[in-house]
Amino acid sequence: MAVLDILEFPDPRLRTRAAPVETVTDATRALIDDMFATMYAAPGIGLAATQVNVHQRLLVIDISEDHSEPLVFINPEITVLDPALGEYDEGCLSVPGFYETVERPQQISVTALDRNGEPFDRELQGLLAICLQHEVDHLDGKLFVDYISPLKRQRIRRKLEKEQRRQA
Ligand code: QAP
Ligand code: CO
Repeated sequence: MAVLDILEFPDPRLRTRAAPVETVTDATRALIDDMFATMYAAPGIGLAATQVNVHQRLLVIDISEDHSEPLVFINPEITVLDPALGEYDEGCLSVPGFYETVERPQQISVTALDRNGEPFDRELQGLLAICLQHEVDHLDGKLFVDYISPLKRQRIRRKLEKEQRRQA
């Protein structure tokens, strides 16, 4: 298993729209294992393939404290069950050090394939519902900073660009 590099805002590759996974293979499963290793090392609670520069519709989530609930979603499709919005202070491994309040629907269902290519569906609420929507946004080239004011987004962009120049 390998810890992969994570793309950081404003990297234009984060704006790529990911393509559906045609067949779930051993290579897909190896990528999934690397994505969990990368997410747990960070540490984070969610990671989309887009963030490691792989433009396939797959993501991993684990909101447990002890890495005991790894969840895999391949080709996820979300249905909003209740349009009522809830607020959450979101962060992102691709926007390190910044947290902003975002509103999203709180009750959703999702259909997806699991790591064996088997379809499943599940209803989600709370942090899992928020996290899944945040990760599916990545697959569509979208970031949580797209939901905040342009001024705040610009401030975050400038600070991260400065940090990235320092690291280069
Ligand atoms: C997405 O985010 C998420 O800024 C997952 O310095 C977050 O795992 C969905 C992280 C909150 C819903 C609510 C962020 C780690 C991890 C940072 C993450 C950082 C180090 C973010
Ligand atoms: Co993110």
